[in-house]
Amino acid sequence: MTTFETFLEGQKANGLSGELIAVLAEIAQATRKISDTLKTSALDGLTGATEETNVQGETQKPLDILSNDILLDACRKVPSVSFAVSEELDAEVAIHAGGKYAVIFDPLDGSSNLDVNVTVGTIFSVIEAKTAQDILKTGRHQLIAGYAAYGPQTTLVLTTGKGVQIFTLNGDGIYVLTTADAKIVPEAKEFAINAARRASWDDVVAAYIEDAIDSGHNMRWVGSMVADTHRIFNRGGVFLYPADRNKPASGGRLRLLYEANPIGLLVEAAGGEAIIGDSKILDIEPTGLHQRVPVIFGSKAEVDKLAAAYGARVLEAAAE
Ligand code: AHM
Ligand code: MG
Repeated sequence: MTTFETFLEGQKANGLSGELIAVLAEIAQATRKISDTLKTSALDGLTGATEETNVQGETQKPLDILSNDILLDACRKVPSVSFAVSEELDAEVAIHAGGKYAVIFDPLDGSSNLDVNVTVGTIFSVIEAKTAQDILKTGRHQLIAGYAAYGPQTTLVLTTGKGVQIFTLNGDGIYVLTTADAKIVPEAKEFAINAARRASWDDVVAAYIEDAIDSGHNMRWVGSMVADTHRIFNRGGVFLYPADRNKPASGGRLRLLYEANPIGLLVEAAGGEAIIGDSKILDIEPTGLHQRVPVIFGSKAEVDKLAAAYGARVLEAAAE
């Protein structure tokens, strides 16, 4: 049995610094706490919404705030953490003067699914950032990225750049390696998109979905990106949250720093592809902590079809 702790020892032998290992260990511990908190949340009165809204105007749930606090506490325990950035915080929070790593997170992704008892998750990313200005860099600079999915099982999925490892939490609170070097199959006839927003899709997405339906693809949409991602890790497929073509400046629904980038690094490390259209998610130069981007990722062959269609559109526009 390989536990998360054994894996960390191996990472040390492979050259991951003791400081980064400490960051990762505390994030994993925070996900254990969030997992425990979720299990009894209805019994503990932690349901419904609060009166608070976050910087993005979304109503916060008690569990959004609690999960955010658990992760902030985890950051404070590690002297090398310089800043924390969260979906639930207006701006970056300074953690330790002289720290070196920023921890960037969506504490509870898919929280509209909380009271429905459907899988939700924590998404996280670690980058080197000694100053607040260092935080805005492309996703290629991520040193660690991962998510925890809280469903029938709690699973921790992470990459330190090369390869993706999947751990499952056992009854004793120990993460056990259940899939080493996870890969996303290159082809799979399944897509995930919120079809209620069909009128706002651009022509590339509309044509792709029409073709996919005509060629017998299946559709799945959980509404928690972590859960939809986890399905793609297990059996492939493509996830799309495109920009609204009527409001292109809005960028899309999902946030670059703590949703698209960490998932993008994981997906690429597992042999998949992650794009915003004609460019890769990991190459986007961020302009703000809560910047939104269109998101398309999953099985390489499917995402490549979409990237090629966006590329052709760019060429056509240039020729006009
Ligand atoms: P959240 O981080 O506030 O939960 O928002 C992100 C979620 C994703 O998990 C999911 O893919 C998407 O928003 C669902 O959006 P919609 O309600 O438009 O289908
Ligand atoms: Mg989210």
